[in-house]
Amino acid sequence: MPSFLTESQLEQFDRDGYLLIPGFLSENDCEGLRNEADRLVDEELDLSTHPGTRFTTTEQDSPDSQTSDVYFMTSGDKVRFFLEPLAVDQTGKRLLVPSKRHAVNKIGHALHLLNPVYRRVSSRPEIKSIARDLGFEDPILVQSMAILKPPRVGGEVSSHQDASFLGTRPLDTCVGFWWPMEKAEKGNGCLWVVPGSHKGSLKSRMVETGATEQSHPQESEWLPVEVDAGTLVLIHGRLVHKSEANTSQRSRYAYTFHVAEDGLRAKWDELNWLQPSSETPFTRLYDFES
Ligand SMILES: O=C(O)CCC(=O)C(=O)O
Repeated sequence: MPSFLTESQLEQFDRDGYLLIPGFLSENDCEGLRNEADRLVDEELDLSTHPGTRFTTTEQDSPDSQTSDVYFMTSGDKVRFFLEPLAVDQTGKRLLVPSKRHAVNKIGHALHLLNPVYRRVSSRPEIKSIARDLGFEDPILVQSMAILKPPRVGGEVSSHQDASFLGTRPLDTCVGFWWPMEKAEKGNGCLWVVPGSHKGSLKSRMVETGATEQSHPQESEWLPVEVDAGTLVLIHGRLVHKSEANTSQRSRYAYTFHVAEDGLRAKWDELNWLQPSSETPFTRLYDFES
């Protein structure tokens, strides 16, 4: 018996590989998350000491230097800032946009753990209920990100399946929880999905191929997911999805985290880029409190 999702929502998720739950977060919640992301950027992003790590899913050689690669690869248990390639010069220290808020691609990857505002949202009992309804026995919350998609320079996230990066074996069990903190539409870079694509196989594992763009659906297969602030979008780990560049004058802030099984049915893949450390093990969702 589901405790949060209805039978019909579970059937929809199983059929389409994604599910929309409008109004999961209130406008107040969204405003709180947006303000906190802005505060983090204003107060904690220091461009003079930042390694210049820019984030793109389209260039195979990014992050673009050894230092910035380390900055990314060791960010699993930290709150770090990744910059938009078009928003800064080659050094990553000089802004080509009006302010730091316009230069950040995303903040990751442990907001759920280290930031009280994001932690409060991430540890809500309704999220545990949804995980139970989806059949998780011992879910771990493995990474979280605020994806800011700033006006005009917010880059695309190319077509991918999350389980390529966040794999478990023998089953793919990863599910993404994704909320826009403001209205997400085609103009400001909403998500696009290929409904039902999760029924297909996993196209790649990042560790095996190093590739980030493995799936090339026909144009007509893509569906835009235009949603209001606070709508929860659940994303199956094998669902092919993407978001396009933000060419509008508005930002498109979103908060997302990923949950995976780490129990008897499946184990976190030790070849994933993201690994728990003994000081910071992955968060066990059912025990997670704010
Ligand atoms: O927020 C976005 O633009 C894309 C997010 C996404 O594809 C993901 O988190 O897997």
